[in-house]
Order: sequence, then structure tokens, then C-alpha cells
Amino acid sequence: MNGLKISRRELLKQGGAALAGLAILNNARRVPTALAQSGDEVIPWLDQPEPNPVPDAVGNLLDWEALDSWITPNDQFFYVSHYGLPEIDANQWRLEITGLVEHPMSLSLADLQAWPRQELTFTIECSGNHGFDWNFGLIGNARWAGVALAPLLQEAGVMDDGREVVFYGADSGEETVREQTISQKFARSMALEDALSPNNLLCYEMNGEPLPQPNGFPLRLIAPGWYGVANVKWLERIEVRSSRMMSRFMARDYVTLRQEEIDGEQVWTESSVGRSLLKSAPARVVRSGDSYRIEGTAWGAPIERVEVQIDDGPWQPATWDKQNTKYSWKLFTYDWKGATPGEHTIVSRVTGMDGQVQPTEKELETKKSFLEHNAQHVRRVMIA
Ligand SMILES: Nc1nc2c(c(=O)[nH]1)N[C@H]1C(S)=C(S)[C@@H](COP(=O)(O)O)O[C@H]1N2
Ligand SMILES: [Mo]
Repeated sequence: MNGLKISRRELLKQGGAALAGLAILNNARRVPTALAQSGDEVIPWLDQPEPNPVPDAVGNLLDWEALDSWITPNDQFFYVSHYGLPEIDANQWRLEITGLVEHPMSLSLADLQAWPRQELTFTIECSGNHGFDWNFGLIGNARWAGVALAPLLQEAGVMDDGREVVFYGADSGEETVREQTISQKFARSMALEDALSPNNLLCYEMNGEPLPQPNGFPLRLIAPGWYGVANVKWLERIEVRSSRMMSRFMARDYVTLRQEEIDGEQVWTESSVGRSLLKSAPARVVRSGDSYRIEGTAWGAPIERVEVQIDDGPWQPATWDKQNTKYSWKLFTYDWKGATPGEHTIVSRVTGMDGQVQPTEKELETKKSFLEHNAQHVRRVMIA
């Protein structure tokens, strides 16, 4: 595991003095007004994220203790930008659909908005979320609106040898590849079959408003069921190709390294970050009079059950909102009966419809890169 991970464990091992210091700091944290009014009180976690070391690339991390709505408001939505935040004049902007298509297209925002509007709620999570101590807030849930991608590709007419669809953003940076330094646009490639999924949206709206600039104004791809990186922002060009486009964000940076046993042999696998994995996390502990409840969320794949464990106790079923949509996170709650004064650990785990269970940190030790870190997230709390 990486150094930052170790530092969290070290911190947790430290004695009362350090923790008391943290607790004082944490008490200064804002309690959401909606809760304060109802007489509820959020008990801050003893373990807190370290400061964000890359504020230029990552911002607005989710404040878990303030999580009190299913939808994440736009002004609180996290963003990740590898090549800065391009400012695009929507009046000049066009989307080009090019490559192995019968009828290349060039569309203005108004052209796109003339197509049928489609909406979908999707929780977007960066594959780096929970990979380091500072960054367990790279997640948010929004109602996205735009036009379905598949009919546009059909209108453009994908040729027989078109197999991959590449999405290019307007943002670019310098990359050195085999000693050549070149300028590259942010881009991701997707198999044609995946691109044609009826849920993919070319999205111009987020929670009923035009896309905020950090989240891709004027247009982005929303690919439900995929990690954040696939959801290309500031979209400028969609190009159909006969083979996979390899780039930093497909084949170098966003690569997960795992050790697997195949026929008794330890084999390393390198895979490009792709579909999201099953995951959950406790968000906060809330005190209401004499009773306590644990709130959290679960996401990433169809969910069978969510459970909570306190200290070394048994796993207990949490209640979660089954009405929520397929691609959104589910908020869960658990009534914590008989919470005793002192320090406690709180952890959640989710089981998928396919029977898979969210792994522990220990079980994920064969994964050697920080990406796609879907381990159970243990938090610590002090009950007065
Ligand atoms: N053009 C472009 N698209 C991008 C990125 C980027 O840097 N440039 N970052 C990706 C990554 S790594 C993530 S996690 C998501 C985050 O979406 P958000 O910034 O709207 O939260 O955007 C993705 N789309
Ligand atoms: Mo990401």
C-alpha cells in the first residue's frame, strides 16, 4: 500500500491527545442548517481527510458530514481536470462527429437541443476516490439531461470497420511518449458496442441548469456505469475509428494493477479503468436526542443489501431507498442502538445482486495501484 495509506493507519493508532486535538478542530466544522433546525447533531469523524495536495486538478471534494440530500448541488459537486478548466464560448462551439462515418456531422448546441431530450440520475465517481487519504470525496450524484448518443451515431452512419468511438475534450496538455513531447487533447476511447448503450448521454444540463464550467460546459459525455474518467467533459469531437485509441487516460495513467492467481501462478494484470465497481461508505453519525443513527451511501452496481458494522460486532442490515434509480447511489441509514461513550469504528459493506461483496482493505491488497479502490471504508467516531 502507498505511504498516504500508512499514514492514516498510523494516525488511527495514535493515542487520545492527538485524537482530542482533532476532535476540537472537527467541532468547528459546519453543521448543515437543515439538521440543526431539527435538533439533530452531526458527530464529526475522528479521522479526517488530509489537505488536497493538487488543488489545481481536483476541487470541491464531497463533505461527507454535510451529506443531507440525494442530489449533490452543482456548487458542491467535485471536479477533476487534468489539463485545467477550459472556458468555452458556447456560441462559437461545435461538436464534430467524424472518422469512419458515412455522414460527418457538425452540430451547434441549438442543433443538439433540437434532438429529443433525455434525463437520467447518475452518481459519478472518480476511480481515484478513496485511493489516498486526502481524496475520499471524489463523488457526487446529479440529474443529467441531454441527447442520447446512440441515435446521433446512427444518423452519422458508422461504417462497417468502425469499432471504437473516441471522445475528445477541448482541454489539452503536453505529454512525453517514448521521448517525444507532443500536445494531446484529453480523450477516451470506448468500444462501439458500449458507446451505443441507450443510456449514454451527450449532456448539456446538470440538475436543471446548464453544465457548470468545471463539469464540462457546454457539453459532456455521461456514460452511466463507468468510472468518472470515461465521462469526457468539454466535448468537441467524437471520432469513429477501427482500433482502440491508446493514450495517457486509456493506457498509461488510468491503469489498475492487480495480482491474480491463474492456474496456480501469480500473474500481474494491467487493466484500463472502465466500469464502476460496487462500493459503499458511511457518511456520518447523527445524534438526535439520546439516539444515534449512521447514514451513508452505496453505489456502483445493482445492490442486494447494505450492512453496517460497529467495532467488532455483527454485520447489521441498514435501511436503504430502493426507489432510487439504477445508476444513482442509494442513501442508507442504520439506527445505532445503545451507543456507549468512547471511541468506535464504523464501517459499511454492500452486497451486489450478483452476490459479490464489497472487499475489505485486506482483500484488496492484491491491487497494487490506487485506482478503483472499492474497499470498505472504516471510520472512527467519539461518543461523548
Ligand atoms: N475533458 C476532460 N474530461 C474529463 C476529465 C478531464 O480532465 N478532462 N477528467 C475526468 C475524470 S478523471 C473524472 S473523475 C470526471 C469527473 O467529472 P466531474 O469533474 O464533472 O466531477 O471527469 C472526467 N472527464
Ligand atoms: Mo477521475
